[in-house]
Amino acid sequence: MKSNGSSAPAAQRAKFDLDRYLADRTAAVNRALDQLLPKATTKPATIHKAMRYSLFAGGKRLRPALCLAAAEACGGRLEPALPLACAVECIHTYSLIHDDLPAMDNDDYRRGKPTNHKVFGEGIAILAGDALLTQAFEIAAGCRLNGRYPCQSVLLELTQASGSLQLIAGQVADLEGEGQKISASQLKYIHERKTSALLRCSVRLGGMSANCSPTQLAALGDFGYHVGLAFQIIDDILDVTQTSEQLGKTAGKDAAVQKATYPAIVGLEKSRRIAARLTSRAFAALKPFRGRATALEALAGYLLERNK
Ligand code: GRG
Repeated sequence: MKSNGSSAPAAQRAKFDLDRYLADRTAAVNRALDQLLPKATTKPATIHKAMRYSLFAGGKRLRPALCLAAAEACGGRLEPALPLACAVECIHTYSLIHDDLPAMDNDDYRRGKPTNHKVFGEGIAILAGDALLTQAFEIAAGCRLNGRYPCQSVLLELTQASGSLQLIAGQVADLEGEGQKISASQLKYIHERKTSALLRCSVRLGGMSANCSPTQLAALGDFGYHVGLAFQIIDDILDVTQTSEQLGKTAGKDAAVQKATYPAIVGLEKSRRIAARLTSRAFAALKPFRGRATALEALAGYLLERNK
């Protein structure tokens, strides 16, 4: 990857133990989620089982990791960032459950397991998604931040990223675009909303939990936006190049339903170059952190190079 003067030296990045970082942060997030959600036996048990089934099905926890890494880059602690990281993961999981429904992408596998509706039926899967979305706001509403960003700012950030102008707008455009000829700019519109908005929100929430400066918040937003776009392009590339076993979800689905993707529009090689360029833009956005955002940089590098 092309280096630019604004990111931490490549040697410093290379020394960063990302596997260990991800394992530690994933464990912390899983513990927190377990405490924040109603137990599987809480009445009505079916819904709590269904919520937990998808939440603990083995997701990569990238959004929580980005949230926590952003907090660290701003000198923050894990404790206030953790509930926000969990709230984002609840929203992400809800969106996956709903996306997999027969009325949407109609998928049988997710996170290496049968999808929520395959196990619990469509009605409960819809409700599990609804409940996870609501759970996210309950968790976020309990945050106690005393600095520049009161709880109201946190809630606004989450609602905007997941509402009808962002996450849902992206899904609507995605649904309506199936089988249609879509331009690169329309595709970018979908990626910005369907994928980038929640990644951007994750890092901004991490910054807010650490009472970051307005300059840092803007930089984190810029970073999250570009990482989010790169992330979706890589996701589309993996859909073409990897197996279902490797991905833990049905591979080759995009072409099967004639979904517009970067690989379909510009080809695999150009898609890889675009994703690398977007990742360089993400690195450049971290300039205000003067080398203190090593975890964020390592995560952005990993997202570009991942194979699942
Ligand atoms: C239903 C409102 C609504 C939105 C659905 C999430 C989504 C929007 C669609 C799912 C399909 C898709 C390609 C989404 C883009 C985001 C994305 C690549 C999700 C997968 O994220 P990972 O790889 O998944 O982080 P894990 O399972 O590891 O958490």
